[in-house]
Amino acid sequence: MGGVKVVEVELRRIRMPLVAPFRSSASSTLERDALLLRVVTPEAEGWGECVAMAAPTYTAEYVDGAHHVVRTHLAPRLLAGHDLAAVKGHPMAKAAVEMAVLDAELRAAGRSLKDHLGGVRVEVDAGVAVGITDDLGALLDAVDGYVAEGYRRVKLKVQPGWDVEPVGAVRARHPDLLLQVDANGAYTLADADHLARLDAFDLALIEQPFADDDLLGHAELARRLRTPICLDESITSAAAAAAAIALGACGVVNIKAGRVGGYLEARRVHDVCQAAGVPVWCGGMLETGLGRAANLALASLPGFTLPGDVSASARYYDPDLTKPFVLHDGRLAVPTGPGLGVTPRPDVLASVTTDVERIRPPA
Ligand code: OSB
Ligand code: MG
Repeated sequence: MGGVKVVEVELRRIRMPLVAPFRSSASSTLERDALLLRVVTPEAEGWGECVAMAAPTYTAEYVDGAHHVVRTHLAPRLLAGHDLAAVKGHPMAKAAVEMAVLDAELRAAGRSLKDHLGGVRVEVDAGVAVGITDDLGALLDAVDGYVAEGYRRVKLKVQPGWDVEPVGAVRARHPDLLLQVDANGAYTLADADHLARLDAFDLALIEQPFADDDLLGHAELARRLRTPICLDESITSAAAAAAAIALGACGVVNIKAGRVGGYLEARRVHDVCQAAGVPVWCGGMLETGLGRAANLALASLPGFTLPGDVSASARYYDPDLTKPFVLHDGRLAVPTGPGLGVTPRPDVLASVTTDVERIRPPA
């Protein structure tokens, strides 16, 4: 995205109720409070979605902070034609800016994000993430419902006190289901023997059992478990992925563009993993249809050999911000139109918007 002329940046806050509340050890979400960006160039406009959540409980970023850093530091640099790399950190804010600029550039060029990233699939297997529920009955009902809808993989959120029993109950009821768990860093190496009990359930992987900076702990756990270790929060860049793989800290990587600063860095993480023979899958951040479209493009790259947290619109929002993404035989179609291939529906956008602000270059 070099040298594109951006003449206006619109920052828009939206608030959308989730179809089902989503709880993990890292957060509890009933309503998605998100930041959208719209950039205007002389040739086109483009949309970006910032995946930062309301509170800094997944990683350090949060939506008010992302809004502030875009308004104060990123948008002025973009409008002045300067490099955003000079700003340290804030990968989710930068990823949203990059997404909007890429969308505008690709729309002007008539090229899809899928083709730009090097995607090779026309559709991708859909997975679904199921949050922590009040009781086992509610969890089993939720999983049964998603399996009946055709989801090809289920991920369960786990935390101390909600792990071996619920995972065992889901496995007993769905013996052949592709099943995995995500701990959002809720354990430590002292829990290794307890976590080894999950080996009995033939899980595809355990995601981020320990703190994001504990690569050595994950490497030790990998030696003690049969279940593959997958990293999410720890993988902040292609360089971080290379280091984690070299240390033996993970055998699988969850790729989220927001966490690594954008879709272009996400592709580089994919490339590092593919070269090392490490399978990857596309993580999710409860995105609207805008972020979902971009995630589908990413998930169409060849190294994405495991189903991701990329679910149908109906799992998250009704109505979705865009034309809804629907499951066909447990799969989602990768958009093929220019840029993201989707735009917000004006009526829905207007009804969910809580604040709009436009930034232009100084006269
Ligand atoms: O850890 O993967 C995570 C949602 C918000 C923040 C972090 C995570 C998640 C999910 C949901 O697991 C995935 C989805 O979008 O379906
Ligand atoms: Mg995760």
